[in-house]
Amino acid sequence: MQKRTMIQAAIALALAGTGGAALAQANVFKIGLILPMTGQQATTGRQIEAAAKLWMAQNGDTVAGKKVQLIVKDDTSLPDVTRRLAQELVVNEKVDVLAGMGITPSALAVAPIATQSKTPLVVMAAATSSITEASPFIVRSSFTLPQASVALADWAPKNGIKSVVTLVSDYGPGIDAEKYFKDRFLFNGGKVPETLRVPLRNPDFAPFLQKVRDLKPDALFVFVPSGAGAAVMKQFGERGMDKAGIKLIGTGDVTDDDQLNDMGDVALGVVTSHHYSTAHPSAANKKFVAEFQKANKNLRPNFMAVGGYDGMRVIYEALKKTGGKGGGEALLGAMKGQIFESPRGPVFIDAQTRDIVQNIYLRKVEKKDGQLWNVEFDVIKDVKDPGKSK
Ligand code: VNL
Repeated sequence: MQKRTMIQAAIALALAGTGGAALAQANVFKIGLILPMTGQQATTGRQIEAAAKLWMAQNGDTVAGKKVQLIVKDDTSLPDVTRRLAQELVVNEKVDVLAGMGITPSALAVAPIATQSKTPLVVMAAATSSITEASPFIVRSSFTLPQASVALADWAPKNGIKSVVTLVSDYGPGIDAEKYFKDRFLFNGGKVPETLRVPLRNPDFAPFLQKVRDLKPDALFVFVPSGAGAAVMKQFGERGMDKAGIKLIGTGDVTDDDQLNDMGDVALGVVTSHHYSTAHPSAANKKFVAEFQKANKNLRPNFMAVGGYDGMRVIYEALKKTGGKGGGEALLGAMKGQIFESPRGPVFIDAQTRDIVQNIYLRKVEKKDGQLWNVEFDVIKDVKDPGKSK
């Protein structure tokens, strides 16, 4: 009798050896987070990874009975690498969700993989309007450049700015920013004597700024990706553009909170439009900023961090809603239409476009307690991506 029990126990144990592994796999929910952790866009990777980890520290790693596993991969912001990593994550790791995407070319490279494998892809950074149209499995938690640019084109002519030269990084988001700023500014009676485009990789702003100085518009409108703003600001100051009476305006990417505090007084008074400022005065944001800084040696969370944090919320909520059963299509369905309060303000994921609808704020750089902040002074509520009305 005792012997039989022991054999039964041994068999049970052996079965558990195989079945247990499958069970453990079934009880894990994998998020493949692909980010630029090194190279030119490394600050974006660092911000989003920190935010995703903060979300998990605050909300636990067990959701609807599943153990959430975050797998972070560095694509060095090269789209061929992003594509290869996404393939490996889907085929070998069998991730439930893909996420991250520091720049537009990375998101576009992964879109076909999301479609073919029916894996939801949560775009947390990249911001060209058309990205969500590249796959029905893409959901975006960042923003779009048309969304951010139009507000500034309405603000500028009402504030003494009649002529603007645009200067943008020469790829998707820059071209969106240029087009949507320019069209709206012209519609509002403004003049755009020149549109300038600077390469994404290793840009030298000097010759472009010299040209702007010669053209002497009322303002220079700038879009450069997160991480590149400090270089623009420095050269703008060195060339005495501000002293020559040319104002700097742009989307909030140029006064990126990751770098703003080190930009110096040349940044004072710069007006930008964007969806997030570290200085956003809500209780939810104050809590977010305090806990982010505590966990990251006082690093300020920027708009990339908020895209990552909210992207994690969208994934967690979808997992909850589907009761842990998973399946790409069910998860995607549960991501659509989510409404919540982000540190940036109220947002929702438009079920039709899978893009985020959010407030766009006008902000001015001010010094408070010896530090530089993007201080919000106006808001346009519930802005949909204007790029989707084509
Ligand atoms: C993009 C757009 C990247 C805005 C950014 O920073 C940014 C993009 C890395 O779509 O590539 O601030």
